[in-house]
Amino acid sequence: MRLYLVNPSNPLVSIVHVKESRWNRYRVWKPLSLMVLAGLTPRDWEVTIVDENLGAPDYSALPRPDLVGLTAFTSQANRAYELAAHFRGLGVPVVMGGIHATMCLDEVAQHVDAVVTGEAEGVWAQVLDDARHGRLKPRYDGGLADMDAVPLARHDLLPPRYAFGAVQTTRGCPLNCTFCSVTAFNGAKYRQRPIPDVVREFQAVRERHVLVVDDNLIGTRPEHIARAKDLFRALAQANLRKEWIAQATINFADDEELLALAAKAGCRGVFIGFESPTPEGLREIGKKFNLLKGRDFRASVRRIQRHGILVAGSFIIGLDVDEPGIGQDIADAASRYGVDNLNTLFLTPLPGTRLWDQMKADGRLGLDVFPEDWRYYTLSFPVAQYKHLTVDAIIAEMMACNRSFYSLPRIARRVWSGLWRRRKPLISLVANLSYRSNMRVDRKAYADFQRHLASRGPAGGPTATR
Ligand code: B12
Ligand code: SF4
Repeated sequence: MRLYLVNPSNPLVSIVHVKESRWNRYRVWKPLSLMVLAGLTPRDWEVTIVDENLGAPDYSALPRPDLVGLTAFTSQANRAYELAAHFRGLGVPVVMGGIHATMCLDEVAQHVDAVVTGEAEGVWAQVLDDARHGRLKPRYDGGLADMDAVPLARHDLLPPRYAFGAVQTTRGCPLNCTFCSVTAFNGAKYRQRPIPDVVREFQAVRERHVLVVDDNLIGTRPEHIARAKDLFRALAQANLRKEWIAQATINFADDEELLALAAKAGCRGVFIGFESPTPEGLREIGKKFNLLKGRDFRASVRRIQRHGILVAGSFIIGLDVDEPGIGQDIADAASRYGVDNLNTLFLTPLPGTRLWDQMKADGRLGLDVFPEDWRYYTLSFPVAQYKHLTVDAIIAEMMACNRSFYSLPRIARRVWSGLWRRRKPLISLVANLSYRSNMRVDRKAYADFQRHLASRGPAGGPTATR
């Protein structure tokens, strides 16, 4: 039995179409979901993983599969449906799972033979068995997996063309921020994989650099922090010679022992969601941790950096409290906090989130011709109607933000400060230049987006607020 597992591309985010920047090699990340599915697949299936972000193959030149499994974030849904139509046209059954299939089950069911909602561990064997016997059901639900059941991912199945390998150590998040799908998808309970499994996983990764995909590697409670410390000790003891980056809350900075152990285990960078430069903004999205009284973000960032760990800060633009000038405010706040990189995203109502329910109820989904418009749900386009900012205005704010934070003098200051503090200035320089060079690509993407809106006419989309 031959199985193709495909990660569909979205031309708006795929490097295939943004060759303009050679730094984009550092922006293609392994589709871990498919590597995990392959790990769950019995060895009598011949499995091929196709990551279209590396370029779509000529499918008609490949041997005909017996089953196709598609994964998709919402932004990849359109291409997933094209692929489903292609394979179903050949009589090959198609199964789709992942976040979009879970959040938009009814839509997805119209395009494929079987939809798998939730996590796959508990249900994939059944799907394969049913496919083998020609009795696929239209719907399977994996629910939340037992973390002991997460297999070793098939790190061997993808070509060595990625800058980073990928590993997952925990799932779930109790915080349920309004804009985020993680609590709805992976549950509010913070679930941890057994530490020996994680160490084995790191050992199986071929790349020297690794992205730990956990939404929050350190969790929210003292026992989660204790587990993170145990994990770091085990990774350090295994002497893996890997360097990794991860996501965490700002609480990462609050425990010197945790930071020292993380650095010893190979941590070289951390993504932190600051989300908004104002307490009103943080309250609006429910990011309670960042509201801690007396929290000094600059001191927190410095504490992390002192351990040789770079800090990338993420902010959202387009909250109801955001008024003209917010772009500059974010750039200034990020510079004040002293982060090494800034990633600013448009507030985007992703299906299944509290924000989606709210904006849908208020008639504020700007781009709402689905599935066509899903391709713009990448967080890099203003797809909603924003309270104080028209589409043109919010795009201008985003460009002002990036122009300011990634101005050459500010980059030079950051790299110099990294050099001074022995904090991997080269990585910081590459990352900063990568963002800077993408500003040109972004400008073109915004122009195309604005043309797309104009083609919808005055009644359609967020043009209504222009
Ligand atoms: C790592 C990651 C990335 C990596 C992507 C790596 C990759 N190629 O997959 C990077 C950094 C590139 C990325 C980018 C983006 N991401 Co992202 N990302 C994540 C993150 C943190 C972890 C995903 C992961 O690897 N999990 C580990 C694997 C094992 O779990 P899984 O993917 O859920 O797979 C399991 C099940 O879903 C299921 N399953 C999945 N696919 C399939 C297929 C079949 C056939 C079956 C049966 C089952 C199945 O089985 C798997 C095992 O249980 C998630 C948050 C999260 N917790 O999911 C956000 C998340 C997926 N990202 C999100 C978003 C919005 C994006 C972006 C669009 C925007 C952005 N700037 O962040 C971009 C653009 C991506 C694109 N190509 O369009 C949203 C998606 C929401 C949505 N409705 O689409 C999430 C949920 C975070 C959030 N804020 O809500 N992301
Ligand atoms: S944004 Fe981060 S902290 Fe908030 S719910 Fe999502 S994963 Fe949890």
